[in-house]
Amino acid sequence: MVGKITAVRAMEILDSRGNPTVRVFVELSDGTAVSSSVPSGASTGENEAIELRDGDSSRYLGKGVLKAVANVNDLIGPQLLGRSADDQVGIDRLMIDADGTANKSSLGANAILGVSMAVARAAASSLHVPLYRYLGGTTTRRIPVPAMNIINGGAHADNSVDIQEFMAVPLGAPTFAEGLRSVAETFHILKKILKSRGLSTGIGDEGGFAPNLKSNEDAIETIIQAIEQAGYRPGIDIAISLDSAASSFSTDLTSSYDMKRSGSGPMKSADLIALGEEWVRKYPIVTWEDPLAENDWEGFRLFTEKLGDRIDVVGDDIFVTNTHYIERGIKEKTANSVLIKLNQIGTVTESIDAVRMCRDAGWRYFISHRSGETEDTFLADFAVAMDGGQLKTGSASRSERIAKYNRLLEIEQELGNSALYYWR
Ligand code: 2PG
Ligand code: MG
Repeated sequence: MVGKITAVRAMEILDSRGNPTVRVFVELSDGTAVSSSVPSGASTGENEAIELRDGDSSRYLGKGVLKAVANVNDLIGPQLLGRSADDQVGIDRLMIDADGTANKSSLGANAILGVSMAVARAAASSLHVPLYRYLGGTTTRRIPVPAMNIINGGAHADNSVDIQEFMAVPLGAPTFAEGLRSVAETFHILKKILKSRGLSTGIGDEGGFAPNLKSNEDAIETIIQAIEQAGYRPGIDIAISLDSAASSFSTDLTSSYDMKRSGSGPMKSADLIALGEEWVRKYPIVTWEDPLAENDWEGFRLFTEKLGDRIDVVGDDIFVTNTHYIERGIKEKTANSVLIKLNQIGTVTESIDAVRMCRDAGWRYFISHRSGETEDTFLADFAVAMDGGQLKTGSASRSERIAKYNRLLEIEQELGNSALYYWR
């Protein structure tokens, strides 16, 4: 028997950028007491569910979340008392209805998601099963391949790089632990290379280095050098994944771009597609997220037409984990994969709906953190539960990122011989 909800309360805490976010505590009739904390993005899609901020400039430059906290304490919590904690779908639906808006702007996606995640964790804890098994079922046993973000640019760093994320993907490793080791070693070698070139080894929001490189290509070439010097084969042991987050350097979110930081200058969709073709030919790139801006559906489609049979073309800001946009993408062949972020849509149930839609269409999906994170490791269990095989959770630095990696190491150890780890 799963316990019934006896208390739901929230508080304001800080995320990894020092901005306020919501932590929700849930207690059950059987004594279970858990909490969960909500992440926050910087390069957000305009159709994401709304993160409710107070707008009171006397606190945290207007970024306080006391309204969202009050919504949990006064509006959501009382409606959940007495409900069984394993009624995830019912509880999520109740919150969606109570909010009543298409983008959760009334109660706030940060309020709703905090409750949704804490309820899932409470049910798992009440049943004495790990969260990944509660969410994924009894045969859940696949550990995702991490895309470790080792160079940060764009909205996540103040440097000369337009592309937001350069990731190392350990696709040739036999286990998650070995894969993690290989990309962590690459990260350390990369630091040495940057130092030897007199470049900064300071880090960006997701823990990757944020040097002023000569160009976006320089970032890729330096990573390839680091992979080799670490003793691995680029493209075989470790491949490269990119997140352009192209909305952040688009001037109209539709077809015009300006790669100002690196000095590459103004571009149209066709130029970015040509650049994509050149880089995929030259470099061991396996995954490319948001190569075009969130309203550049046609550019996205053409990019996928050209490169979709060779790499994963992943939609993040364009789909915002929302089945409404994913459905259109599947129909129009806009991409072939989706980035899944719980707080883009705002409930555990709807995130799983997005995953299900991808599976049904034969699309791949990548579970992802946000650039503003907390020490909560919910994401690691969620990624294992979704059996998607890939996870973005930052670099080999910053504890809010490492916490997720460490949780995955724990899960792999717990599963022992049953654990699966493979790229495709
Ligand atoms: C992204 C994310 C996470 P943010 O664009 O994929 O890496 O960044 O959380 O800032 O949207
Ligand atoms: Mg992205």
